[in-house]
Amino acid sequence: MSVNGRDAEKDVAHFNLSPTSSLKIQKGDITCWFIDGSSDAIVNPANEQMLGGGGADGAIHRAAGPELRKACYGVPEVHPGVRCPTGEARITPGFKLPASHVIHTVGPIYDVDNNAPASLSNAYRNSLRVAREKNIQYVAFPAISCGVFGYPYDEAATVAISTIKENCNAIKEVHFVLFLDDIYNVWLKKVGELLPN
Ligand code: AR6
Repeated sequence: MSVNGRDAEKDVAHFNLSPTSSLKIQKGDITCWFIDGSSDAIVNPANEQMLGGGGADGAIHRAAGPELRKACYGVPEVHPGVRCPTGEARITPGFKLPASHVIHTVGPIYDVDNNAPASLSNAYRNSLRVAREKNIQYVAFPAISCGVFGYPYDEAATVAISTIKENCNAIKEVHFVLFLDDIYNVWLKKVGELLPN
């Protein structure tokens, strides 16, 4: 596994999700993540239009190049202007990204969604389902909804880790690639509570 072109395995915290699936947590930039020689996917915390935006979404589109936006245009709208409703997931190639695929999902806007935990859980669950449908066994998530969408880190970590634990079948490795030290620390603490190894 490489991040920023170097072997970063020593900086990665490892946990067991099940006898056949593991969870790995690291700090870093998700646009640099990939697993050598494998079909892999990074998860893009997008919005319902699915045509790019700020935060990780903007970084992923910049790194993937304009072909990604063209591929997103090709995803059919389910309502006018909506390609991926909140909690659902869509997949495209990764184009210039080191990861082979991008799974686009939409987390809840914390202050607007009446059932934010269910929506956030759906975003993680459906991202893993889409990966499984494409036989992708290595998936990297950012902290969905923890930026522009305003989800409190501790609550988001509980939903993220418990949902992944329940939905990791047929996925060999689930990674979190976390940009902010604060979020990384919250995630590690929560994993200690929810995944006693
Ligand atoms: N690698 C990993 N994590 C990152 C990166 C990166 N390169 N860049 C930011 N983060 P956000 P959301 C972290 O705002 O809250 C966009 O405009 C960031 O620090 O990207 O789900 C979309 O188009 C934060 O912890 O996503 C939507 O409109 C986490 O990624 C909206 O923002 C998520 O922050 C989605 O908001």
